[in-house]
Amino acid sequence: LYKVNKPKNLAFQIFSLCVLTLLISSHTAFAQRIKQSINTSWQFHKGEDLDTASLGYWQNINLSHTWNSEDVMDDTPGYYRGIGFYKKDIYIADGAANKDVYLYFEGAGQLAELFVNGQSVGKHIGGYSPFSFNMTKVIKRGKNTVFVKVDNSYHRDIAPLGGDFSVYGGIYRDVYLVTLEKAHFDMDNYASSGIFITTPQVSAQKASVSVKGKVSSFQKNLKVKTIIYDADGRIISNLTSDINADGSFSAVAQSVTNPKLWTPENPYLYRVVNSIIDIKSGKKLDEVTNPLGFRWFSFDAEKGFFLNGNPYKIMGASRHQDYKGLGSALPDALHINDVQQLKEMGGNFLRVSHYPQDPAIMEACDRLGILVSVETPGNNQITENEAYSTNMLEMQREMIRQNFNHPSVIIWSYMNEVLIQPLHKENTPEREQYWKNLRKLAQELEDLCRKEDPARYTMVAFHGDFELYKRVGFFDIPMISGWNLYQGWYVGKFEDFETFVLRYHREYPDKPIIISEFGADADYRLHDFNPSRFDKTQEYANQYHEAYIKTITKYPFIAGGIVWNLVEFVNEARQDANPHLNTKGLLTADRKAKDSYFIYKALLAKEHVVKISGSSWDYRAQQADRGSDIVATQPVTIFSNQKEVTLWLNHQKISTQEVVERKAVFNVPFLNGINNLKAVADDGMEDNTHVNFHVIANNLKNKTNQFTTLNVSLGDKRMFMDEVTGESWVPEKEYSSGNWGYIGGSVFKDDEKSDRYGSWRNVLGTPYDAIYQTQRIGLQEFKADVPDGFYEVTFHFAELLTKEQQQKLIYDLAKSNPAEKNELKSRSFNVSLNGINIIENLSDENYLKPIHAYSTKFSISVTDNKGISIAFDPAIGSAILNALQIRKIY
Ligand code: GCB
Ligand code: CA
Repeated sequence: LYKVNKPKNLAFQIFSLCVLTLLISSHTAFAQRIKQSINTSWQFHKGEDLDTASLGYWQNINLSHTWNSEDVMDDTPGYYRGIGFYKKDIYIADGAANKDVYLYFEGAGQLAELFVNGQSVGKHIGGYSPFSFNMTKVIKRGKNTVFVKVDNSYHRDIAPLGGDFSVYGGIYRDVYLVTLEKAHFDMDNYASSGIFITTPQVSAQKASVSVKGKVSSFQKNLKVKTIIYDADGRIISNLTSDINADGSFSAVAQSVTNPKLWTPENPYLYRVVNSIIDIKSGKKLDEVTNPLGFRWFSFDAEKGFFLNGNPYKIMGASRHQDYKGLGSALPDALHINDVQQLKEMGGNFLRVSHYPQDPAIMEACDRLGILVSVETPGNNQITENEAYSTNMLEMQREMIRQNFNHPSVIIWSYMNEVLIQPLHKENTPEREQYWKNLRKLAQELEDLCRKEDPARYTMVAFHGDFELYKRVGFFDIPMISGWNLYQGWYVGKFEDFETFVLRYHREYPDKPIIISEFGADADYRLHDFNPSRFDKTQEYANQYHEAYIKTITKYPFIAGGIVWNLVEFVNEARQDANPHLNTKGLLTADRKAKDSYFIYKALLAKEHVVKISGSSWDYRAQQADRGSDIVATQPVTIFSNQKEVTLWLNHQKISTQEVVERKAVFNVPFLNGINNLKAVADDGMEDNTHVNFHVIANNLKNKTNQFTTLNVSLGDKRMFMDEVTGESWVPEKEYSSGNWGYIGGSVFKDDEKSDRYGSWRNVLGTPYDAIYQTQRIGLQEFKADVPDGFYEVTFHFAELLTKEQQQKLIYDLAKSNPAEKNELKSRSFNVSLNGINIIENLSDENYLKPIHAYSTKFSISVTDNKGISIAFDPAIGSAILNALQIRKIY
């Protein structure tokens, strides 16, 4: 039977295949646009020299590509802001004859000029918006050479003029070749879809949909078909419209009954498919699909935000577009992952800042139910001229038209902290005029938004200088005041945040408010259970977020809180514990979740949450508890939205605790080695983690907990985990007999008056800035009463500079005559190890250079119970030590 049937089957298969092929080809023969990515096999040259024939001129790359992925992170100050060239051969098939051909760029930083076969085709200004060029007139069948000149140098007429991020250069997003029939939807409207969808009427019972657009050429026999599909593919509206003489058309679906509403919980999406049909032949000439969501929203200055008639607290984050090692050149999947992570956290809002981002971001927000505000890059200041204003307005228009159909978008924004870096001297007529010019441009941007899109709100993000914005008269302009507030971080205390927003609300009771930014830097490797401002520990950031959450959730008039930032991002000029990074992210630059992420998850996520804090703090060290040599107790926080949590350590129950304000804190007696933690909530949900703990005995000669290693950061009170080596570092302590520690000296401070932690400077030549940035000054000795054996001792030094010294250094470097240079030298010292002079005259004459890491190791035989004793003997000034490692070899 089988044998008989087989040939029949095969014949049938071949037959169906033919039918299928026919069907496909009959479609493709006439139809529609072909949008094809052309990201692979480009050639790139960094620099503006045009000696293209020279050896090694071109480098093979694929898009997306930025020329700044490495130089924003290296030790050399600055990054390349200049010109780069891209080149690619593209092949135009015979089938493309008599078609229109466009090149569509999702973005290039930040000026781009396209040349095709040697002819200039167009220029685009601005690094963050898609743009497209019509190449029809300059291409030929067969091989064509595309050449793109890209420029990310500073231009005073192009935003951003400044800001806490890097202005990446290159074609860092996808590029597409678009081939179209002569009759197609408008391709010349700011690289938008050429179709604009609104819902003039929308309620849970009934909605209408208006579709407007333009067709490239008017012909009597052409009509536009508008079909609206629901998420199951059912047609809910099917309209045919005429095309007007100017190419425009409009269609209105009058009554969509019981529309499924788009909400963050259920982001129900419809699809609007527009096509151009030749009614004589029945051919479909073009087709464009747009998303559609039914929702309505409003902001109330007293009651906050409403979605579909329900009060709704906006809670979410901002996001920059870069990723560790990649700069801004991310594959779509990494963009989408970020939105996914925000969603999993329970966030319902994304501030796409400080510029429009990859289309994949906006699509993901539509799909996942994330409300969005998106803004143009008008950061910090403006240039007072026509060109700057024109460019700003053009960017705003592009942004609105390109993102018009995303149901996720509810706010158009422009200008971030634009009064923070004013031009001209204070109290001069020029400064007054500057405020006027600024206000005028803001008003123009506002008017443009309202005209382009009356259905959305507008927002400007202000920084904490209330008086200034008031004086300049900014609160009258946008519909929503966004406040970027950092009380308890850059300024003041946590409590000042509440005071500030209450004052604003008292003085401007009619103007809705969103906390458009708040956040604190945290190096995810640093920990301290008694954190302080600027120590960059996760624990301080956790306190900060908990304090802000309290106020934001307390007052309905605060429409929402938007964390700065979802992710860590690159600002090349930043220093601190993670040089070149702004570490306010809830996720690291490579998207590891910090504890603060779970604070939000426990607050916002609908699903059950139980999460052990410090989940990526896999390697820990701590001095044993007083009176013990084998147990070290640490508080462990469990974030949860359940009623109570039970914690188990190595299968032994520690206790059960009530969850208060979404957390329960347990004292955990850690032992040496792997510690198993299991947290179980009352609903049975659990979280597990393994902590590799190093308990340092108080009696270093203890036989059960034998000495292995000791890694100490001097001048430090924090713990540091090195996830690369698995080493854990402990803070310094004073020596006591049988134990280890320093004798004498004081903690480095770069400014006696400030509460800054250690030095904020990028310590060159090391990834362990946090360790080098703290220091003990003037110590006489460091002792460790280790048992006899053979040891390795590693010293870490870096000359840190006080504020005063830094100013002097800049001043000295400016002097050309070396004789005139003030001696920076403040110290020279010797070091001996168990009586042997190992380091002589350590000073800036040899290895001790300002803010350079210097590390050196020695081995030593410890006998006769003498332990390790390191003596510091200053000749000039005082001795210093930044960190020390002792390792027992045998
Ligand atoms: C701000 C800025 C943002 C910065 C942030 C910070 O207010 O709007 O661009 O990155 O502060 O972390 O300092
Ligand atoms: Ca240190």
